[in-house]
Amino acid sequence: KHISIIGVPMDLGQSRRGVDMGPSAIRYAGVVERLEELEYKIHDRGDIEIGRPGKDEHVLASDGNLKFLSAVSKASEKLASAVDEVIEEGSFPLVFGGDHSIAIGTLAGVSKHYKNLGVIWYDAHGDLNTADTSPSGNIHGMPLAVSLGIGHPTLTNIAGYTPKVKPENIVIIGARSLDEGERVLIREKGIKVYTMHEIDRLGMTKVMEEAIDYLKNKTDGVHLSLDLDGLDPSDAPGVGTPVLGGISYRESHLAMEILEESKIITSAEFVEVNPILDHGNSTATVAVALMGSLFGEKLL
Ligand code: DIR
Ligand code: MN
Ligand code: MN
Ligand code: MN
Repeated sequence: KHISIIGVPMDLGQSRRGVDMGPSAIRYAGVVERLEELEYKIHDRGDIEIGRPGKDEHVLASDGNLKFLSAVSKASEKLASAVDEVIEEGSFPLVFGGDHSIAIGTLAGVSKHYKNLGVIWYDAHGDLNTADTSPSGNIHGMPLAVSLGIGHPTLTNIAGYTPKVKPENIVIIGARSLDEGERVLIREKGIKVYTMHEIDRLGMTKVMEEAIDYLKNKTDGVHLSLDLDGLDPSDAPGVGTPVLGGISYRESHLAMEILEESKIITSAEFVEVNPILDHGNSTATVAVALMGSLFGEKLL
């Protein structure tokens, strides 16, 4: 049982500074000790180096709505290689953000090892924007679209292939803020989404059981991409784009425990922890507690 940690101190995919300190905050919250308790061998590979962008690098795409495209692409290539290496070594890749744009690199590294990679996208948002539909130009709102092969070719072709994931292998959980273009894409591609309405109505147990049933027979690996803003801001305040009415701390633990029992998760990332916006590192602490459940922590 080996886990390899990769930190990605990336904050250029969105507008709030400080999320680049997420990997440090998560380490400070005791992740290595916590997972070692569960008899895992932990290899912390340290952080991917993120280049600081040049002065005029704000907008580099020809269509002008992809902030820091070049810096995000370079980091994604590096992250993809690191994740690829970890899987080659037979270890479980556990990636710490950084903003959610890093999922472009994570999925690029993971997906080449699976014919039918499944993705669980635990998030208040769909992250299905493109330069054409994004209200912000922030790449952290685009990684799921990019992984479907939709978006700027520099991003969709990270690690030299596209797409990384098929629409029928994706489940979004916790959605409560979607842009118009994202709604169109979800309908057009038939992407499975459990919004807060379904979570309230069915309960988290049923949602997770359905999600696992949906993915289990058609995928050969499942990546968990967990944006801390999927949780309610009262439980995870240290995020750049909080949205009221989110998944609770308890429900999130339950979700991780059900995933652990299912044994379907083959890689994971925890993103958008911003210690500058946080209250006493509570969001990183929640992230580490959820990792505890995901990797099999039991009270008795
Ligand atoms: C918004 C916010 N949909 C955007 N996205 C966020 O900028 O594209 N994703 N915060 O996690
Ligand atoms: Mn490989
Ligand atoms: Mn996100
Ligand atoms: Mn989000």
